Amino acid sequence: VSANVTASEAALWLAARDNFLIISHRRPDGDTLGSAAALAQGLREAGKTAFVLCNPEATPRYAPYVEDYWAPDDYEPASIIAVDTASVDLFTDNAGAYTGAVSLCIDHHASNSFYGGVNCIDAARATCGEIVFDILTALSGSVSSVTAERLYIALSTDTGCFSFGNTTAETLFAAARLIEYGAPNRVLNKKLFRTKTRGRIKIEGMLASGMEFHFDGIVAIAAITREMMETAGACEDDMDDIAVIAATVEGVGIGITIREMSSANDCKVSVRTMLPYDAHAICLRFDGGGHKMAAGCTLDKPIDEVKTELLEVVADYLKSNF
Ligand SMILES: [Mn+2]
Repeated sequence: VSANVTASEAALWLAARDNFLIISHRRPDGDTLGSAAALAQGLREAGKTAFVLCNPEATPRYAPYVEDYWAPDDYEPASIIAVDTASVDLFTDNAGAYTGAVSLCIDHHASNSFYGGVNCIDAARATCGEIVFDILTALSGSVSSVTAERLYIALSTDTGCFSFGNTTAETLFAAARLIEYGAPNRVLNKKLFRTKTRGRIKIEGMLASGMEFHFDGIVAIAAITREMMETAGACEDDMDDIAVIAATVEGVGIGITIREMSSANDCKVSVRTMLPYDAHAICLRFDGGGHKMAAGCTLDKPIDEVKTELLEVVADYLKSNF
């Protein structure tokens, strides 16, 4: 295991090298793609050659901000950098050749396995973008508006537009500086947080009208069938974070969302809780798990049976714990 370096040390490391290839993680979010694009842009502004390895799972939501940096097929990098990626298991398939070759790992996950030759990990940061920002300002003294825009995407998306519990004063100071550097915060906030596709708004409407409340309103349960998605014209990209909705209802402590996936006997359950309710404890009973406030499990049963079983388990959980 290699020792951790500070952002300034990582900047010195970058200054001494060239021809970088930046890797983002599987099922890419705004933090990994924003960090990757910002790092490529910032390194180019510092006179370096830098590309991002094409992430085939990048969705239309973030692709426009990163695809200009995709590496050409014949690119031969000298240094591999991974961003926001806790382990090489999270590499996309086309990054397989680089699992043992990461020169610099930049991340904020406490679970990071320190797989880089050099690691710049800070688990106290809400986003990887903040660490990249520190590295780039240590490298060049400032960032351009283009870099600031990508970094703002990283910071805002990983914090739910600065509303999740992970947001720190440091995150907000960094965001303020990004706005000073020209990050178009108003445009990005509207685009990323106050705009929904028609498919999304329709599926939300169907989910909301079919939602049931149980146990004095402590439990909300919602089901999404494949037929509903078809009727709504919703695609997988429209389902991002759909599980948070059930838990946003006043008085609800346990929000359960069941989704019919590839077949009628393949249901994905997402549980979101408010303390003291424990999503992980509930999902554990179905061989699933996660965190205290967000967990999931998969059941190979029709959606109605899944619902009945979940309500039985939740009844038992509430009875034995409260
Ligand atoms: Mn992240």
